[in-house]
Amino acid sequence: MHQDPENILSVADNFVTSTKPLSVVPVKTGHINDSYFIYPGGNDPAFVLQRINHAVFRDVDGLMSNISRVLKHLEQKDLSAYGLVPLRVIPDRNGHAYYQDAEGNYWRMYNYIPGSVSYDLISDPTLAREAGKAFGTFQLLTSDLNGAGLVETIPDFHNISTRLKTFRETVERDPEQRVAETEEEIRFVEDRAKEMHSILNLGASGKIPVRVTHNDTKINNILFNAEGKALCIVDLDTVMPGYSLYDFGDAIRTGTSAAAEDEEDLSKVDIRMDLFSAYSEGYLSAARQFLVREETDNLACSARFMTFLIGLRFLTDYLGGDHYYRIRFKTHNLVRARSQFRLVSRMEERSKQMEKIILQLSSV
Ligand code: GN1
Ligand code: MG
Repeated sequence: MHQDPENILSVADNFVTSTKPLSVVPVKTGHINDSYFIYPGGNDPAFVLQRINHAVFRDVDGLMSNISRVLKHLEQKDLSAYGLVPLRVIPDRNGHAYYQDAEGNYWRMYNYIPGSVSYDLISDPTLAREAGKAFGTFQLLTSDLNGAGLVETIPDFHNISTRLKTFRETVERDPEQRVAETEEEIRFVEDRAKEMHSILNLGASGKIPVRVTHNDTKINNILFNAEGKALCIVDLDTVMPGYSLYDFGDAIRTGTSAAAEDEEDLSKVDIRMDLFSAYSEGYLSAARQFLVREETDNLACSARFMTFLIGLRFLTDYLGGDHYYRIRFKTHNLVRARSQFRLVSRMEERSKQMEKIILQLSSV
């Protein structure tokens, strides 16, 4: 929940800023942390202040040391050659990467990227291509970072086996008596549960490598400039060892969707093939040079798996009583799960076409 501006400004005062924070505007996106734009006067914010959700990120020290390591690694590269702008952690007055207030809340501050915008949904293939290139470049630039030194900020984050186990336990307990109204969704999950292990199985058998991945490649985690060029990738909370397919799939889920993640009118939910082509083209332009064959071969189906996984997490949270994601109304998580599952169905219908697009792009 967002806090009142007076309190936020006094928290902001604990960070080493070049200009004094004068006003604050809450940022509406994001389901986990609370974010605020901090203005030193004038029309543009200069900083982004965030309260870290400590119930979700238990090891804040580990989390912030991951982020500092990744940002330092990126800054050593020639980011401007890729059109990218560095993100920086602003230290608190004691030189720490985060500040803890008297109530035990954890806060951190970043520089605001001037002239940047983000989108929850995109409709322009040029933006989708740029988004694909940006996430591909992120994987490329972190490919020489030793992932072994990174903390797993949320253990088993994209592990479908663990997620299914938690789901089944929650169905069994049914703490809110919500199983009866979600029988159709529960069946949807169980009908597909087995096939959804394929990324995990590819990893376990060593066919795809563990890389440093972002793990939350929502399209609104890319900052664009007014001309539609990607400037910066943000929300590095879940950067940790993972599979490239997780990042590709999760980006397709939001970056090529015709409707919002919580669209109630399911007839509007679909994957836009023009955006899928464009995203994939941009992604492969950067990632072609490091992906192994099994990764490329599974790009198309990874979109379905990640959309399923996120839908499963929304449904589990609904069944468990909505303790994880921020919700705006009682059935919000159910609405989200339904829309994600509809998107999975649409991807199933279009899977051959998606595979064909990847095949064409990867053989150029
Ligand atoms: C959460 O906080 P936000 O909105 O960037 C979640 C992601 C989900 C996403 C679904 C740490 O991301 O894994 O894909 O919601 N982040 C965490 O919209 O759980
Ligand atoms: Mg996030």
